[in-house]
Amino acid sequence: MSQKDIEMELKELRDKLNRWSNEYYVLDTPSVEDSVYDKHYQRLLELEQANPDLVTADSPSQRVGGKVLSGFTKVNHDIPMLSLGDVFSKEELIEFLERLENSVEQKLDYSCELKIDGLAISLTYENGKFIKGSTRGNGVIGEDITENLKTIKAIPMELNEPVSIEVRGECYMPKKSFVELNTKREAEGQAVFANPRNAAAGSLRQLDTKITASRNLSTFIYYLMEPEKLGIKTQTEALNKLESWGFKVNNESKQVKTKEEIFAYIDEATDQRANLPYDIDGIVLKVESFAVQSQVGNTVKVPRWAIAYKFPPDEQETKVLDIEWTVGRTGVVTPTAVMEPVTLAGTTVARASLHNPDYLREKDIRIGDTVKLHKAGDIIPEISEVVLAKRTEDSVEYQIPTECPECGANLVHLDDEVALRCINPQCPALVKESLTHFASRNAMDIRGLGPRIIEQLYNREMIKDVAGIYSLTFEQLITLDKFKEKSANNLLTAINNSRNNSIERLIFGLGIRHVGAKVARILAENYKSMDNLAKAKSDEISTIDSLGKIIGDSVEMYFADEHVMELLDELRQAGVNLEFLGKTREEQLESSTDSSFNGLRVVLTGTLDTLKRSEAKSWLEAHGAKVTGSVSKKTDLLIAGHDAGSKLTKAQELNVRVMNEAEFIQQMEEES
Ligand code: 3BA
Repeated sequence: MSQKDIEMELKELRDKLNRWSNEYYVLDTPSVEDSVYDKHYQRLLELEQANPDLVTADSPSQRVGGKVLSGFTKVNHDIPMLSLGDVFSKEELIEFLERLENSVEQKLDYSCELKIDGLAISLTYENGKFIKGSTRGNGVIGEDITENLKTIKAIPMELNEPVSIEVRGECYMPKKSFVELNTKREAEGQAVFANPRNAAAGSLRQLDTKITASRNLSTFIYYLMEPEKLGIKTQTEALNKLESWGFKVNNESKQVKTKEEIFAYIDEATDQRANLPYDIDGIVLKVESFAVQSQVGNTVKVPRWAIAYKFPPDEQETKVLDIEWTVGRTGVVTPTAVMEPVTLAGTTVARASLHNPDYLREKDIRIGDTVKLHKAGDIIPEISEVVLAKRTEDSVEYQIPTECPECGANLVHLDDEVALRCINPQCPALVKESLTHFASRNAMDIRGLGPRIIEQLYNREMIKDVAGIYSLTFEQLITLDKFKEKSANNLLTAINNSRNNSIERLIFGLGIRHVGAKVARILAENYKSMDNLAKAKSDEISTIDSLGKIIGDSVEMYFADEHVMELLDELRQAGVNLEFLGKTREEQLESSTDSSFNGLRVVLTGTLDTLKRSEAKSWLEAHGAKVTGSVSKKTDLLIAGHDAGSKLTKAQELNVRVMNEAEFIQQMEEES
């Protein structure tokens, strides 16, 4: 191939990959399968490795991070990044607007936007190319985080037009990624983030940009500097322009003219808050006209033409009744506060994780204390503080246990971990958790073998390790609580089917430290059999793309244990497949969801009679649908209960397919 041909192929690959990535991360409308993307990406890497001088700044290969920075340099914001004034009620909001409209002696149009709870960032482009990105800092001086921002796929490296502009917006972590990140950190004994905003902040300010790349951050851009230079006259026009250049712009913003419309927007946002995939802490109102914005100007710190309406904090006081300690699969012992039940953001809450002993000590939470409870990132119940004024005289500091609540072994801190661990491999809690993990959906997927059944099987000494699952008999199962002939047979069938799983499920199911489902698949694809994997040395494993020394060491150490080798032999004798069967996890997932809802974007609205909304939502998600909060032109289906309001009207306007509850239930029954 000539140099020219290579250059051309590379350009084509970059253009394609960037377009697909933009569809996925910016527009939320993927057009190709992951596998297609991966194939093209591999080809790009191959060509770039052979021709390093042909790697360009806008190549998707430059998004993976890898630069390790020595610090962050300061950046001056030539035009300061202001903050937003805020109000906490509709009355205060009206006061603000009336004062504003009086000062210009006219009624004004506004742009209503959701107030994303993230971090303000500033992005600079020269001739359409991304050259610099920074944090807000104190508004005048921020920090250069260009290398970190390059790893965020929602930020375009090259715009659709060669403009030289500076834009500002919010960088955030989606709720789902936040929950996943914290779950992983808690299991690994690391400190958890209090909310998605802190998680985003912690992820952005990483000197190792690979960490930023792994955190799944996104952005919404809402501000274009010096719009008059481009002849842009209103905020809505600016948002449209930003979108057309390739930025991710939040599409819930709305142009309004009256107080009623503003209130309706606030009510809708309050209503939909819990359903949005990202955290918001209020709404932002901005004067539409840039001419009027300039006319009223700014105070020292805040614009006079914009205001944030902040949601009232949803916080409740309740009493701590107990602090429970549970042992997880990896041996981490986690404290949970058990409280008198209260209602928060629509659900009853009685428990909140206290994460680790440090956290508990720092907040000095004691049994009997009155505490303030809220939902972090709108989802996870969390104690914000102890109400010291209500602490009783006889209150005593809570004593952190030194022994495992399940087996009595001494608890330890490994390395510098904040977590307490039980390291007794025979600890019943640990064994039961590993059994549950082994049977779980992404591992061996043995339906019907959940924690409650495992508890009974273990307590009655019917199983002591995962190999034991395969010698369970019908006679044993039928003795379990609520087990009848049918349930016993179903479970036996599920166990039997799991013998034929490809080994990535087994590798994940064994619960090797640092080996999640994704890593398990990579190991399976590379080693093809358990025997090969068991012989692999850390040095070799570490060289595999996207694996490293930590994983390599952990795998080598795991298989060095003779008990593990005995376990593998038992599994082999039980007829469990120990080979890679060539099906990737994606393929398995795809073939397991042939539902007619697979891949659809669905919105639920109105009152459902038979189903709970949360049940409908989980069923839809389990069948491959994406359930979103609001109707847009991207929505595929609206499921409308009775008294459906504006969403139904909007769906009809946009020609979106609508289903009523009866039709939906019928479809569910057909597919279940
Ligand atoms: N719009 C935050 N500031 C915002 C441009 C102004 C502004 C925000 C906003 C000042 C959001 C203060 C930090 C800052 C850029 C300064 C929004 C949001 N508009 N939608 C009016 O969603 N959090 N924050 N950001 N310049």
